[in-house]
Amino acid sequence: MDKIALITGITGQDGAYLAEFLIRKGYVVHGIKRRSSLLNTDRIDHLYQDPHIEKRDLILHYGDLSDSMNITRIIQECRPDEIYNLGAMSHVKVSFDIPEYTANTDGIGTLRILEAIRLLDMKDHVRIYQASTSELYGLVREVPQTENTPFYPRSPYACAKLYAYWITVNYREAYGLHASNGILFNHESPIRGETFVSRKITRGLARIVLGLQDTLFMGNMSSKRDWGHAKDYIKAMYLILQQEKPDDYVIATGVTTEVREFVRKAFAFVGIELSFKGEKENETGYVTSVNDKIFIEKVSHEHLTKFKSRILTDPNVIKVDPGYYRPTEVEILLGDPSKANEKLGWKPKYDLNGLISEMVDSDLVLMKKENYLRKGGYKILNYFE
Ligand code: NAP
Ligand code: G4F
Repeated sequence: MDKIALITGITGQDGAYLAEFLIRKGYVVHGIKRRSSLLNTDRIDHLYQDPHIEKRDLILHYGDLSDSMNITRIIQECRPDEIYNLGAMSHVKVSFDIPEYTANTDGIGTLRILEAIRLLDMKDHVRIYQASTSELYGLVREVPQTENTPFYPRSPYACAKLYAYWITVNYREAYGLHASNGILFNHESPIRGETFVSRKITRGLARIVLGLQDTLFMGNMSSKRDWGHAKDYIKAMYLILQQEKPDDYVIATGVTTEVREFVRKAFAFVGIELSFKGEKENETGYVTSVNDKIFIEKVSHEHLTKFKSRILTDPNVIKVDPGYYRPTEVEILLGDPSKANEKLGWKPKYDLNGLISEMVDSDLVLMKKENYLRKGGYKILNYFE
């Protein structure tokens, strides 16, 4: 019999990579998709099968983590061996705007899954992965952070995830569920949501060099993150559920980098050297030199000429908009993945340079397509955020 996995958040970054990974391993994957006014299956389009095919390895169900009946019915119908709870309102800044919704989805949503398993008497049949987060460490108590570092959440998102973390531990201890937390540090990819900082930078850069945008407005560039590649991190999720005993694991690279340095590295991949001057909201990132060969190779000769004339009038391509600041910030995250290294045998394949170069290349392709459409007289979207 094929193993059955249920993924909440299958239309998100991690859900899409995990679904692909599990299907390759021979799983039948069920996913929960929210109803939306536009189709929202771009990230899993390559895996999507015609619902009229009888034997499919990807089956989608309409659902929502705020609806316990719906969650319970889906679990009852598909009887999964493994549940990966990845569904969440996952944007930290947005959680300050919609705190109650975030608590309901990210906190109580986890409880709904755990209770459904108890109610359906499936505790000996199913293993649960809870998408916990390094945001739990917030105002960090120590550097680097391990499984034993105390939590100090700094946003409604992190507070909701704190509840989800502990309710997962509680159901494991109280009822013997095979339920584990992966405390994942930031992980990115070419399919990362456009408003997270990594993707915002690589998209903004691609638009700037192609003349689709003049300036990239940033928030706090002094914060530091331990960034990895989502493709590496979804493997850790799988490994966590293959362990005989449930447990909690930090998944991180062990390297931390300033947002400002991420920006600098991304621009360097297309041959643009940036320097920064000024403080806080008066800080700017300006072009100090352009390597023609790299720029032409990555972008084009035509755009090199245009970009050079643009920087003669205004070399400041990065500016700060305090509107992107958070009421409470997480200044530094750095994970110690020793336990995952030893117990799961997990090690990331990507380093930060590999991640950034893949993201930059991918967004250049995307924006070249946009530019082509624009030149042909077709409408393109701005996606201001
Ligand atoms: P993502 O791209 O934002 O995807 C989130 C997914 O959750 C989407 O499929 C979204 O559906 C779904 N969702 C949102 N609200 C829902 C609701 N009420 N009911 C059901 N589904 C809902 O996030 P990600 O980066 O893949 O992250 C996956 C999980 O890991 C999240 O729980 C996140 O909090 C956590 N995490 C992420 C990171 C990271 O660096 N990426 C690090 C640590 C933990 P729509 O497509 O319809 O919006
Ligand atoms: O990319 P971010 O929005 O990610 P953040 O807040 O670290 O959260 C992500 O990682 C968590 C794991 O630690 C996940 F749990 C969570 O779901 C999400 O995936 O911001 C990273 C840093 C922050 O310090 C932010 O203030 O970048 C800073 N930043 C500076 N300018 C910006 C911007 N962040 C965004 N989104 N947009 C900016 O313009």
